[in-house]
Amino acid sequence: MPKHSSAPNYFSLREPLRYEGPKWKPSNKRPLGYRWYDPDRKVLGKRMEDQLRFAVCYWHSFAWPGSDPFGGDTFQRPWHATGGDPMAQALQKADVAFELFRLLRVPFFTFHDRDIAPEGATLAESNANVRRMGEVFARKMQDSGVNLLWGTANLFSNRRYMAGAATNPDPEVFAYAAAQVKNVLDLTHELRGANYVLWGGREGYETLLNTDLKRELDQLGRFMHLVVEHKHRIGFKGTILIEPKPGEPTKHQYDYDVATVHGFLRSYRLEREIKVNIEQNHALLAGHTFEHEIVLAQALGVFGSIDMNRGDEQLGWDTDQFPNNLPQVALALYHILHGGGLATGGLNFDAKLRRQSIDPDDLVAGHAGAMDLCARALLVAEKMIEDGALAEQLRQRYYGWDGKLGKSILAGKHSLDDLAALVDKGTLEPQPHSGRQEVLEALVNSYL
Ligand code: XUL
Ligand code: CO
Repeated sequence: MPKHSSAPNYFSLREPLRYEGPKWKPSNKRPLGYRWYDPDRKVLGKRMEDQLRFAVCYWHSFAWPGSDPFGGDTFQRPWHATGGDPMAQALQKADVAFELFRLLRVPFFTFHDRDIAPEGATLAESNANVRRMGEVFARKMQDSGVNLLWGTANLFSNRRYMAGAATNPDPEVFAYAAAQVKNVLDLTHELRGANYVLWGGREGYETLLNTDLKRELDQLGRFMHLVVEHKHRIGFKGTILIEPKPGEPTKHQYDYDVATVHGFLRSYRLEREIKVNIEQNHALLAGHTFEHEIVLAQALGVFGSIDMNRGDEQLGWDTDQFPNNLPQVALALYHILHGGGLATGGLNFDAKLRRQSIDPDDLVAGHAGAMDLCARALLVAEKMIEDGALAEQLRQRYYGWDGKLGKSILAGKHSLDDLAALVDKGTLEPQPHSGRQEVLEALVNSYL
């Protein structure tokens, strides 16, 4: 592949990947295919494609050049070549993006405004560039049947946002961010996006020596209300989502984890309007498991969507790798399905190639491997749900709470005095029961 080659035939593959079955072996003629991802297969009453709702993200796959703090562009995508016309490059990037969606047969994509179109000299110019690409997307979406899972505004890369967007000490920056969000929310609505995402970006701080935390939280609350009001004004039916992350880029992010975001939403009376987009590696960086964040969000009524990636056990930063751990993803999907499935959400691969994976086809392979892994995990989750043993073990463990005493305690029928009197009568001696963790872990393995 010559350096910075042009977009047509960017990938060596021509035919979309097919479902080949679990025993399939790659060949020179068909190097990539799906062993498990069979979009039309019914899983728990829905097509596999509709259960999983996969999305390719624009930023890692088409905007990131492969740079790290020690070195620059390794991928040398043609649309990154210096000296090119930025709008022509954005078009070329879009051609390749929709070609990737076609090859993968992926139903959704996601983008930030700055991923899809160049920033202009003024906000009006930048917004116009985004809108022009929006028109290109509308046509390509119509032709391909690919839909938008969510749009979002990049409120963190430009220097003006170095001290935050909504939480900036300067109201001019707040206003600028609001204008940018309005443009992307309008576009997301026009493209019939299923959701709109707000990731905290630089909404956080490095030191309290220069930060008025209470003020910044109030600013963030105001910003979210503006977004919600605008959503209703334009009639956008999708879900507004906040994506929790504990740190990076700032030391203290205000949207640390699901519990923190939920507390924030309750404090600012937004809990009926905004849900969460949970990212696997953000959960781990917050000191939780992926399942914890999913099940907590469901319990609090704010579960929305998933950014599906993984971290690295030895590295404490956001490595955004494609998922490849079957038991981990199977348990996550088990909990997602057990709690009612994805609704407007989806599984967005907020995942990037390693910077040495420089062949264009690596982009196809990275996504295809992740989709296949998730499809396989979905079949494992289906077994867990259909068998019902995990749910039954849980039901049995809390059996007492469905009995007379448990129900009357929860119904508020007993004071502390009452309960003390009941225990004093000597009829209530608690009997410890095994938590059976090892038995349950072996049960999970039996489904794999
Ligand atoms: C950052 C991150 C973002 C959001 C969208 O860690 O996950 O890419 O998903 O802004
Ligand atoms: Co993300």
